[in-house]
Amino acid sequence: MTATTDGSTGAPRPRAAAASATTGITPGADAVLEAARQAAERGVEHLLARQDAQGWWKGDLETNVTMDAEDLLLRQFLGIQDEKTLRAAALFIRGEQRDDGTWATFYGGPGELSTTVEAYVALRLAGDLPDDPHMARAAAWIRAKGGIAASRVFTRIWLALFGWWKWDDLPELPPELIFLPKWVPLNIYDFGCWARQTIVPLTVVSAKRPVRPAPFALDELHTDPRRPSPAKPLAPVASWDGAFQRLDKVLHAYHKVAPRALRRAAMRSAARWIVERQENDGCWGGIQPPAVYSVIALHLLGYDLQHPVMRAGLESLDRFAVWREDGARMIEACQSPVWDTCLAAIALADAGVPGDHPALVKAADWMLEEEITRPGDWAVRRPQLEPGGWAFEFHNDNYPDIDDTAEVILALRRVKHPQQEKVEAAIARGVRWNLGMQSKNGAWGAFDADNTSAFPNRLPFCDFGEVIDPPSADVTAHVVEMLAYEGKSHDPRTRRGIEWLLAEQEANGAWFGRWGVNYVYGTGSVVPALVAAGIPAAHPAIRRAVGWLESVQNDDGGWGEDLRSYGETEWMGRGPSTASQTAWALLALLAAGERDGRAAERGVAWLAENQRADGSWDEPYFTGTGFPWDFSINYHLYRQVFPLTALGRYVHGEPFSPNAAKGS
Ligand code: R01
Repeated sequence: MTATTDGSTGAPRPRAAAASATTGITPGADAVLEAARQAAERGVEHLLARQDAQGWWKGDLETNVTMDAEDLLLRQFLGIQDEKTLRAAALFIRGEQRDDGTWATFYGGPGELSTTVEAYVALRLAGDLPDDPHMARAAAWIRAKGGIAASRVFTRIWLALFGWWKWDDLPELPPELIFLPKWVPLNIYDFGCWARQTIVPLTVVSAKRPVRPAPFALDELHTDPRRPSPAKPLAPVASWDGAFQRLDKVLHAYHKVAPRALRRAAMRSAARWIVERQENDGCWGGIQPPAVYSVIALHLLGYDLQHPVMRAGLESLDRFAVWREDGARMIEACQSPVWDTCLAAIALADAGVPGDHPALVKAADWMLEEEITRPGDWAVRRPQLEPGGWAFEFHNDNYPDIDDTAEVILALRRVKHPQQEKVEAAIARGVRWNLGMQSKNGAWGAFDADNTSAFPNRLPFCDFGEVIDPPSADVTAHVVEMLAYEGKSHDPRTRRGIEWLLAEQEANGAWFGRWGVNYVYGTGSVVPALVAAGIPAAHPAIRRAVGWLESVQNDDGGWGEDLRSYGETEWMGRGPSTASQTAWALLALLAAGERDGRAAERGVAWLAENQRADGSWDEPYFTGTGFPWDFSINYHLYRQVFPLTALGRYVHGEPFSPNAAKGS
C-alpha cells in the first residue's frame, strides 16, 4: 500500500474522481456539511426516541438460528415444550432458511452445516416433515456436506441427548477438570469466560451421558445410516493434533474406570461452581448458551424443575426471546444494554447534545447503577485488584469486561452530572480496574488478564469458535483512548498499550478487528485511540492506516467489509457499504486530520444519502463479531450510534478536547 507521509489532506484520489464522474456532480464541501448537519439532527431525534424510561438503550442482538434450535431442544429434553413457543420459534427458523435449503450464521453468508442440522431438527420438533420440500432440500444439502458426522461437537452433543448420536463418538471432557488448580494447563480458568461457563456444565452432561427418547428418527441426516460415525484417521503421535487425539482416547478409557467417589465429588463441585455463578435474574453470565447447559446439568444432578435455581434459570431463558410483530420468536445470544447505552451517550454528545441534557443525565444515572462492585472470575488472575467495572448485559456481575468499562468511562465523561463527585468516584474505580487488568504483554483482553494459553484450542472438544481471550487491538485501543482522555497518555502502562498497538499493525496499515468486522473496525478503533494518546496525525502508522482506508473505500463513497475477511486476505476491507463500517472508517479519518479530504467527504455523503426518513439506517449485514467467522452478531443499534458519532465529529470537529489529550 502506498502511504502519504506528508500528512497532507484533501488530495483528490483516483477513486474519488471516478465516483463523482458517475454522479456527474461533486456535491461540494458546503453541501455535504449541511447534509451531515441535517442527518445528525434526524439521527439524534431517532436515538432519543428509543431510550428506555430507565435511561438505557438496547438494540436487538441478532445472531443465528442455533440459538432458537437449542432453546427448543432444551425444552424437549426437559419435557416442557409448549405449543405457542414451538410454533413461534419454528416460524422464525423457517423464515431464516434460504432457497438452497440451508441456514447461514450471518446475512448473505454461505450455508453452514451445524446450523442447518440444528435448524432442521428444530423444525422436525415443530412437526415439519422430511418430505416437505424445504426439509428435503435441507437434508439433501446436509448429506452432501458429510451429514451429522461432519457437524461440530456441540451439535452432536445435542443429538446425543436424544440418541441420534452416540456419546462414545464424542470427545471427552471429564468433570474432574474442575479440580485442576489455576496453575495447571487446561484448568477452567485457562478458558475464556464464555467457554468456561459453557464447558463446566457440559462436563457434567457428557459424564452423565443422558439419552431421552427420540420423537422421530434422523436417518435422513446421515450419509450412511448404517455407519453414522466413520472412523477418522489419527494424526501422527508427534503432532499436537495427534497428541490430543490420544489424550482423548485415554479420557475415553478413564470414563469407564473413573473412581465413583471422585466423580461424584467432581459433579458436586461443578454444581456448586454453577450455582454460585447464577445471576440475580436467574441467568448465567448474561449469555444464553451457559444458561441452557447449566439448566440441563443441574437437572441431571437432581435439581427438579420446581427448585428455585431451576425456576429462575428457566425464566431467565424466556427473557432472551424477542417476540416480533409477525408472531415469530427470536432468541438473542445475549443482550447489550450497557454497551448500547455508553455508545449511544457518546454518539449524542458527539452530535452536539449538551452534557446536561436529561437523556444523558438519565443514561449516566443508569450506568452508575450498573457498576459492578464485587469480585468475579477475573479475580482468579488478579486477586489483589479492587473491583469497579461494567459488564455488557443487564445481569452479569461475575464477568465485567474491559471493553465496556473503557467505553462507559468515555461516556460518563461526556455528561454534566449534578453529582459530579459520584461520577468521578465511579470513573476512578473503573480506571483502576482496567489498569489492573492489563496483560503481561501490555495489551488488554475482553474479560481476563493473560488468558492466552494455547492448550484449550487443541482439545478435540473445542472445534468451534474462540475458547481463549487474549488481548486484542480493538479492546486495547478503547482502553488507551479512555486512559488518554483521563490524562494518562504518559503513564507507562498506557505507553505499553500504545507500543503493543503500533507493533500489531498489519503491513497494509490496518488493524485486526476481534469484536467487530473486521479490519475496518480494528482500524476505526485504533486510530482515534493513538491520536488521543498524542501520536501525531503525521506519524507513519497513522498515514499507513489512512492510506489503507482510502484504498478500500467503495465507489459509492461508503465502506464495507465482508466476513470472509476473517479467512481470506483479499476480502480485507472489501464488501458492500454499511452504515456502521462507513462510520468506523470515518472515525479513523477524522481523528487522523482528514476531515477536509475527499475520502471523508464522500463517506459522510454516503451516510447522509443512505439515511432513512425516520433518521435511522438499514443494516442487514452483520458487522459485530462474537467469534471470528464462527459466530457473528448484528447489533441492531450499531447502524444508529456509529454513524451519529461520525457525523457529529464531522460537523462539530474533533470529539472534545479533553484536558488530557494533549498529555499530562
Ligand atoms: C456464545 C455466545 O452466545 C456469546 C454471546 C456473547 C458474547 C462476548 C463479549 C462481549 C463484550 C459481548 C458478547 N465485548 C467484548 C464485545 C464488544 C463489542 C460471546 C459469546 C456462543 C458459543 C459459546 C459476547 Br461456546 C459461548 C457463548
